[in-house]
Amino acid sequence: MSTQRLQGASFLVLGLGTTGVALVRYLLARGATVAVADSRAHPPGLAAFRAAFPELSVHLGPFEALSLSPDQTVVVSPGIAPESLPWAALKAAGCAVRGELDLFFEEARAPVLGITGTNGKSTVTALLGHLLAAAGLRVAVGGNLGPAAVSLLDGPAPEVFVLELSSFQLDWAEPIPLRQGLYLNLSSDHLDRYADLAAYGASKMRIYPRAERCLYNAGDAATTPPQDALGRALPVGLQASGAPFGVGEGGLWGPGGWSWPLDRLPLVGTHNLENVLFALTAAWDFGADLAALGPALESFTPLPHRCAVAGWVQGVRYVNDSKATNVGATVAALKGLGDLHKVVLLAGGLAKGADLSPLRAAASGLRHAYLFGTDAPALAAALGDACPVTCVETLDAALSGAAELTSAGDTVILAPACASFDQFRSFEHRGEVFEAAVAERADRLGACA
Ligand code: UMA
Ligand code: ADP
Repeated sequence: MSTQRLQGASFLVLGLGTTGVALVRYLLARGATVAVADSRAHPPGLAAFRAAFPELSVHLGPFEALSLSPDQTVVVSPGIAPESLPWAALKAAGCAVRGELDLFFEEARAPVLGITGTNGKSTVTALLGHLLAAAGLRVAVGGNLGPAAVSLLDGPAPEVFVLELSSFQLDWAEPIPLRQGLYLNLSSDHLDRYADLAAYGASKMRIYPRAERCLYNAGDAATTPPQDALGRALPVGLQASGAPFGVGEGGLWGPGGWSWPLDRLPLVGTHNLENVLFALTAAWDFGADLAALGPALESFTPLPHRCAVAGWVQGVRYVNDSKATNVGATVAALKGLGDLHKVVLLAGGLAKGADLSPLRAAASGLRHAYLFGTDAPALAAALGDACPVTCVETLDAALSGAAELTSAGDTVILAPACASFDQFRSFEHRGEVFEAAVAERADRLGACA
């Protein structure tokens, strides 16, 4: 449906969260008629929504009770799983069902670079946006990272869009026309939504079919584009043969003798080197001026809650990796820390049905693991005898235990391998609670030993 045809067209937006509100604004601004539905009786943003859009009809409660009209297009928020839709009623009413990305791509007039993968999406999205802006391009950055993709269409017209794309967003969209599709990695996550890792990976593969260029991780076979896309593929990685950028003894290297020293990167850890290689490759392939890219790497401000130093207490370093909401991220964080005998891990929360077994090898040799929250027992079982383990109720108790066990030169890392929702509002809230506790201890006990 073209943008002009939105005028007077009838839409039902499912989900009253960030995407739902962005869709409502987008559709109303184009003259469409909009109704909204949320399957929860009391969705968190309801009062604010009613205040902002008092004239709109809002259905609350099970989607089965929706009254559908045949001319309505239903647009679904990404967090809504396909099985929660009343498919028989939708079919009977003849309603079209679409995702936010479908509407975005109908109107977007600049090339789109899309980034997916289990971990590193936000970092690569923000870094790539930063590199392109530093190279002089007008860039709009958003998607799963926020703001919602359709919101970007009402901002200043960019020369390029950089979108973080979750598997949930890709599930609800037709194959999308990307200038570049970047697929960073695949590891166990969201198994409360997908039947298994293969089903989750199949959703991520939806980034490739219409991508003019497919950037994949040469060290992760799950990201390899299908046979018919190999002619459009570009490998990325620390040991990727044929890749335009890499890491050697002299630091980062690239086309035409380009190089940049590693000690001038603001990001830490091997996993972040992969992220840097993806962002560099994408920026260069898009035509950004190479000379701008080194200084731009240096001026990038890392996103919070991702392997960021939260502070020092009596010579002990505290690292906030609250965004490690799955096993792959925690494994990557531990790999980057060096001697694990000097490290105490704080982990726990909701494991989302994930395969926790890779934690065992990654935690081998850790000084100690303090486990908190709902799935602490499952994490303890997965760690086995890899390291000493203590289960506690809360993050605060875990932090106190870790403080007892550490001394100057050691590291305490919050890398939960779990979602936060059993005890916190979000991963940001969890990270802020951790940072506040570290700051309080540093004030009381001093930063140095
Ligand atoms: N809802 C229902 N029925 C359901 C499920 C949800 O009615 O069965 C309602 C909820 O009551 C709520 C609304 O839908 O009112 C929330 O919709 P949503 O879950 O799609 O979330 P949004 O607020 O629209 O945010 C989404 C992304 N969230 C998810 O995909 C879960 C945000 O990514 C994203 O920033 C935003 O769109 C803008 O693009 C967050 C996320 O956690 C950060 N993403 C996952 C991740 O990164 O792992 C995929
Ligand atoms: P996403 O948006 O995919 O969740 P983020 O950049 O927000 O990615 O990082 C999420 C978590 O994954 C953080 O804990 C971060 O330290 C970790 N991480 C970042 N990049 C990678 C990577 N390439 N491989 C594994 N873990 C990573």
